[in-house]
Amino acid sequence: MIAAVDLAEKTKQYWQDGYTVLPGLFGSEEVDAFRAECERLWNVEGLDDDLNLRTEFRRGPDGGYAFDRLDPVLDISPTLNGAATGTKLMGALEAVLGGSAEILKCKLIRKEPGVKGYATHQDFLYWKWLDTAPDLLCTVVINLYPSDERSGGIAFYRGSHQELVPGPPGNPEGDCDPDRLDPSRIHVPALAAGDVLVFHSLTPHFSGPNDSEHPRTVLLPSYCVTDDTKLYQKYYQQEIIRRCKEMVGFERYFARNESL
Ligand SMILES: O=C(O)CCC(=O)C(=O)O
Repeated sequence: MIAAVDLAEKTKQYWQDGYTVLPGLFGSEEVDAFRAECERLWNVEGLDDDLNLRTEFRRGPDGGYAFDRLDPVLDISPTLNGAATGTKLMGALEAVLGGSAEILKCKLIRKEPGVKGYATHQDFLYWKWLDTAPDLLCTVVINLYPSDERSGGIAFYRGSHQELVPGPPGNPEGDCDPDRLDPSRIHVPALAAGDVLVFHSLTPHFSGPNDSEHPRTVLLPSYCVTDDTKLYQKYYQQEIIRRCKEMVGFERYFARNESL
């Protein structure tokens, strides 16, 4: 458990840098249970079906599709639900955010060796429709294996969480243009298994490929300071409709269909 004095220091750092690390929030027994749960989830039948709306894919080392994330995941995993909504994490978050939070969404990302990373973005861009102040929204990285730059750990632009940064000239409404950000602010915190990182909804972040031998696995719950206990349901109601309308994740199905 993090000492109160430490939590005050971490809170200061969160607001100053746009993120902070809560080292060892989860102990080794808890981490073992989370890892075993990920293993179970990764082998559930039908999870890698082309039309499974909760799974997403990225390009793997051979150019093929690599199963990379489960989103949503809490409804099929009481263990991970406990990690994301248990009193230990929720208590620490209340201190850091300065108010009681509710879960907004949660995904599990397992980046296998060789699998590519994520382009620079700010989570808040995807949450504008919630009509909530960015300071009330954050994402948490629950880290299940040692993670650093080599294993495709998440990189953050330190102290760059003041506003939404426009996209590149051809797409100003899109994900923020890294050319508008100061590269000297980039930092990839090295995390141990069980460490928890909290970042502000406006903190620009990205990640590289996993060049290590182990799967870089993180549970990524997002939260909002609110008294709306139905926020999670509201979010996924909207998100699932969006995926269908924009046909997110259907590429593999169409490619296979095409080749029949
Ligand atoms: O897991 C990663 O490497 C980055 C994930 C991320 O930034 C996201 O899902 O928003």
